[in-house]
Amino acid sequence: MGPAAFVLRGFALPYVDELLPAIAGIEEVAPFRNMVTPGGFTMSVALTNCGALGWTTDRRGYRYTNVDPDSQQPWPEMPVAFDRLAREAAAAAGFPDFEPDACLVNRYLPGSRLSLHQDKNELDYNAPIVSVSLGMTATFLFGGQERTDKTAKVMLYHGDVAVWGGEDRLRYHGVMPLKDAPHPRLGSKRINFTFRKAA
Ligand code: MD3
Ligand code: FE
Repeated sequence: MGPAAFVLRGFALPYVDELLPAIAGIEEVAPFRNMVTPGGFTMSVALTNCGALGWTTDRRGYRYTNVDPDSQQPWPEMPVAFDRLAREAAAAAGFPDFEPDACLVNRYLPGSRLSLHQDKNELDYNAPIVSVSLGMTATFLFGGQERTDKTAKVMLYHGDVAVWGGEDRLRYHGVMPLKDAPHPRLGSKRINFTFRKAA
């Protein structure tokens, strides 16, 4: 997609049988919830986290926390299969030393969308971000370094892994409203998890 942005088609498919029960385990401890942005809007995407740090938002701002704000308990541990997939995908895209400490898990239902944004809450922009798509197909918007730059549409299918770092790390990106075309395995749902080095 860019000089340091890659979509590894189907890279996560061999992991799906391990990923789905791991997601169910995370959900049990830290359920998906629709968080409120600093601007006061409730996100149409519901989220949870695993790993040492989790991304959250409320009226006070965006940040990473080491506890779930709903339960005040630590976020669930990063499942071993998650960590292995993240490191192998990063290495395959040319980032052999990726050590994720945060995994944001997004749940999309029909109509859910993510408006154009940059991922800027991490301390070290040298580390790449790895994202795994499961379930319904999404139309991903891949923009430039400015919000007003032209965007390209990229379809993300069940099992695809995207890796972006280097000069593409701060590109604007988003997800178009999800169309309801139920997936044989996950039904009317899309799960995306994003591995980051936050601290
Ligand atoms: C950025 N998630 O949680 S990541 C997010 O599908 C987020 O839930 C999206 O953006 C989601 O912050 C998409 C996928 C992605 C793929 C390639 C990129 C983001 C990218 C390339 C450059 C910049
Ligand atoms: Fe993002």
